[in-house]
Amino acid sequence: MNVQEVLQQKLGKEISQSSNQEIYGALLGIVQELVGKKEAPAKKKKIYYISAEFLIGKLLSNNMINLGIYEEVRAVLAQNGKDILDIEEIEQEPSLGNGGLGRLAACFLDSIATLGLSGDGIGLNYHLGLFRQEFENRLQKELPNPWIEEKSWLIKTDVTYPVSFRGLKLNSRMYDIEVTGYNNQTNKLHLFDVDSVDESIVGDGISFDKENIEKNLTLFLYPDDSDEQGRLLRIYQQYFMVSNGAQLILDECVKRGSNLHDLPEYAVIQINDTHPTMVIPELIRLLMERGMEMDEAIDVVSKTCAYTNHTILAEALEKWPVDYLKKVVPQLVPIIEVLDDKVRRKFEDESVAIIDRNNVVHMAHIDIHYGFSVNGVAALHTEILKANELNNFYKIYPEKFNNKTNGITFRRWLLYCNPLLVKFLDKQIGTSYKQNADDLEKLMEFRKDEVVLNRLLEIKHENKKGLCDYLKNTKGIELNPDSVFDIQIKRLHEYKRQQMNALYVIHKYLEIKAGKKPSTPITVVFCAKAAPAYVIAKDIIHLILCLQEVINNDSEVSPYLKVIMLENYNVTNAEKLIPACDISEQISLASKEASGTGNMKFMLNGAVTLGTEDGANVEIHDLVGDENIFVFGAESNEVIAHYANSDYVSRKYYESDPDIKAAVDFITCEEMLAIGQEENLNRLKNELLTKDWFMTLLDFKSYVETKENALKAYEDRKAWAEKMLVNIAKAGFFSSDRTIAEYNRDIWKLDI
Ligand code: 26V
Repeated sequence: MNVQEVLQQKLGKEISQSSNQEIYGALLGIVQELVGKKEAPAKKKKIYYISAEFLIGKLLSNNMINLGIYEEVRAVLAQNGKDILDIEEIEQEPSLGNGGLGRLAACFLDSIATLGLSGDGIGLNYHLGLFRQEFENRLQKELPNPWIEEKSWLIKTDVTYPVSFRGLKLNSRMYDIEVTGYNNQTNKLHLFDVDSVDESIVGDGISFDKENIEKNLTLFLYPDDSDEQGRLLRIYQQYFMVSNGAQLILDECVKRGSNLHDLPEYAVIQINDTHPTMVIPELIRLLMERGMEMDEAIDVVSKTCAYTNHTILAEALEKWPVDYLKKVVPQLVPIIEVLDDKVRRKFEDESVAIIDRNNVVHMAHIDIHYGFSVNGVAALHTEILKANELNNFYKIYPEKFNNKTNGITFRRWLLYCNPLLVKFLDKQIGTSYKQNADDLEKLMEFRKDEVVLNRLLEIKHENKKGLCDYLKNTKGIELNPDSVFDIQIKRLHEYKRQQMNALYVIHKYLEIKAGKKPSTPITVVFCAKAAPAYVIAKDIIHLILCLQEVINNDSEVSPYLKVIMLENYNVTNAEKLIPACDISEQISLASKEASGTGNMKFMLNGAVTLGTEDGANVEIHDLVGDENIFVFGAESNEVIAHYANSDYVSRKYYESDPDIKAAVDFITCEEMLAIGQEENLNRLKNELLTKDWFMTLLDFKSYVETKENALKAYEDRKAWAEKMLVNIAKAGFFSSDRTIAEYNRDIWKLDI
């Protein structure tokens, strides 16, 4: 049967007579059946990727691409008067992650299946994903973000485990989402849940009763942990995840023939940041329950677990007071005490202890002592971990440390999101790059070919027009496709420095007001969610939304400069924005962005990076060379020295540079205060002048200068197209297939 017949049979009527909802439901069913038939064969050893976040995004088209039926389905729908893009709109995005860390986990699952490795994901089935963001009075508003519908990708299983907390015992329920590789097998994402969760307890916005664990346990992704109840709930969630995961892993390994003493031959557990760290004491506890001596259990677990670090930011490294753990998971406390005791006996250095003098447990320290591998996520990040943040551990265990530079799945971030570019690449260099990303390098041969360069410019322009049409039709926003698209999309955080980009916008506005007009109009696009309790991040959103209004309503300036902050950054929006970008803003304070993965997505889609020497930007720079990237700002050593010497004083820069002063003062000028909230704008300006912890003003001048260079370079269209070409051609290194192959070669060691 061909696709048309199968679809019609499933629908029970003509495609043209069916609603988009019906077609979505039918396709979901068909794809699920196909995917289910490709179940991976059981092999002896398996990787379990355990993570509190899997930001998988919509799955219908992704799965169809990986199954190789996307084109055919699109064509059949078109023949019947249906647009696949309208069908995609029906699917709700599962936003089961905050940002890069969760998206990385999703890309990794795709690559694990694509490479034919035996491996599953383990996480939580949050009923509501990361909040939906709306703007009201130029402020962020948080709303619940449901995604589970009657027809969804979740498969309810009969698998259930008991999980005990202090004074509360729950039985879990495992749901599966099938993860199909590109032209390959299907693995699984196991998401644990409890049947008693009750969505009706959500009140105003995203508020809910944080103490009703039976009803709220898997209700939300990362509940706001600005208060004690929130933090305790986080421990409940984490323990629930790891206890289920550990029970599942032991059951599966026993079924595959393990006697548990040989567990490391059957399982490797990759701990994605510290959120799943309690899997270590929990596995030890479960092994002891099954009769193993404690010392052996510790040894077995230590040979099974590996840890990935995703940040050097101290405030993001989890530490739980022993008292909190006693309130939620008292059964783990004596085990953690033994783990600490063993460390203290071996090493005098207080800084490597697990439980510190204030009776607080450092989760990362458990992972490092009782895991066999510690990896950073980009070359610079790993070097900083070794030399600074984790130096005392590196001295003890140099052999455990290794780097695994992040990657992205090209199926979603090229094949799906940029069909025009894919069609062109297929014609120009053949299709082998789809299996072997390094083959994108074949494009280098055409770097001086005018026909190729012109085609790249045309594709970019088409993608910009496509984005403009979409924004106009869905949101009534009008952008000029002939302007330069300068895009910064990522979580809102001071270290990522959206505020520096906003100051540039002010600077440009003032220049245009003074008569200095850019040759090509500029469109600056932001899209970012701020953590609900992160006051300054929300002030930065407010600043950008006020600027948007002042600038876009100024008829003298708006033909040359437009600022737009789009609501609700998520995977689906990223897929639309990235192919339309000219300048990719990657402007974090050097040393602070562990890797970044948006930077890779933009590069792959022919945007040119404007960035600091931070995270994977350093590796992008190495690959494309000075000519094809715009680098600025203080380097990590300089930044680290400023912190060490406490000698950065932002006011000095404000007072000595009239451009900086003018830009900062504009935040609270009359026009801004006429539409903005005085409290928020004052607080933000004050923060920049008295603290500026992420050194915005230090890099501002060099940022402005380098952005001007980039805009000037954009004017030479042919030279710019060559930069685009080199970026695409060199992006192969950032395929997550390469990253996963390295994890397997160095850490997991599974048979292919
Ligand atoms: C979390 C938090 C939470 C508390 C407030 C401050 C703060 C700051 C940063 C974080 C990030 C936690 C870990 C994380 O998401 N890291 C990201 O991981 C990505 C995948 O490896 C990487 O590309 C990003 O650079 C890194 O920030």
